[in-house]
Amino acid sequence: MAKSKFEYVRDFEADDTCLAHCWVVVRLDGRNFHRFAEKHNFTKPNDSRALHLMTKCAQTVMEELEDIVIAYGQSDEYSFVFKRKSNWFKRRARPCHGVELISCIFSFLAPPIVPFASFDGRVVVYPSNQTLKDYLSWRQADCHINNLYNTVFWALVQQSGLTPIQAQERLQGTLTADKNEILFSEFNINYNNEPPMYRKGTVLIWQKVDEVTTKEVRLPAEMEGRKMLVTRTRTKAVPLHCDVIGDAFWKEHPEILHEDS
Ligand code: DGT
Ligand code: MG
Ligand code: MG
Ligand code: MG
Ligand code: MG
Repeated sequence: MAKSKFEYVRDFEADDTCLAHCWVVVRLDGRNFHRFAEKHNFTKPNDSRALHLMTKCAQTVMEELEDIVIAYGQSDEYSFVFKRKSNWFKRRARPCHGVELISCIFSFLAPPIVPFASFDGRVVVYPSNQTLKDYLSWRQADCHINNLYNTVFWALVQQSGLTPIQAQERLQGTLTADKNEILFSEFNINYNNEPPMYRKGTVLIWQKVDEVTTKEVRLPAEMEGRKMLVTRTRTKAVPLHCDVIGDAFWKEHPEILHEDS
């Protein structure tokens, strides 16, 4: 078919193919989630319903798009790591079809509890295992820093009756050890005993899970069926609340970063 003289404008569409054999990470983050959480009366600083719902959505994303090897979520964000060899959407980043698709899954699943959440998404490419591990460490360190701060902040506001401004002033310039000390001496809270989901965020990885179901079996000679337990092994996106900054996690799950993934 003849091309029009205007065809040349296509050249302005920059090439945005994600470099081959690199890890592609899609991160979604709730838009203006601060306001959203206020409006829907989320528990402060952590609303376990909302966090579980985010994880449910992320598990669905992983089960829909099999090219994801690991996902990490905390607060209002989730990161999805695509296999190095993934050819999903021909590795094109800019059109963001992929990001929109993931965003859509979130928005469709979320309404019963959190109507109309919207997410922005970005795509980042990491060239080596080390940079990918550092990316995930960065997000988990962010989770830790924010959660420790928020835990003390809301204890000061909700239990000691400080105004948000007073709590903010009290925490200005404090280090990790100071915050742990305030929690322990004033609120009898040992931060290390706070729920791991709040402190570490949620890691989703593929694991074999035994699913036990009941089946009715009837032998030819029998009138009535007998109920039997049947075990089926399935691979599922399983949530863990563990450390990904140290080496232990990566040694325990070498398949995540394996050459062939
Ligand atoms: P953005 O991402 O620039 O559009 O703006 P935000 O407001 O989404 O800010 P962001 O993503 O940096 O921080 C997440 C906000 O969401 C933060 O203000 C705390 C809030 N949030 C996240 N999870 C929870 C929760 O479980 N409970 C409550 N009360 N708030 C939460
Ligand atoms: Mg943000
Ligand atoms: Mg946000
Ligand atoms: Mg922000
Ligand atoms: Mg956020």
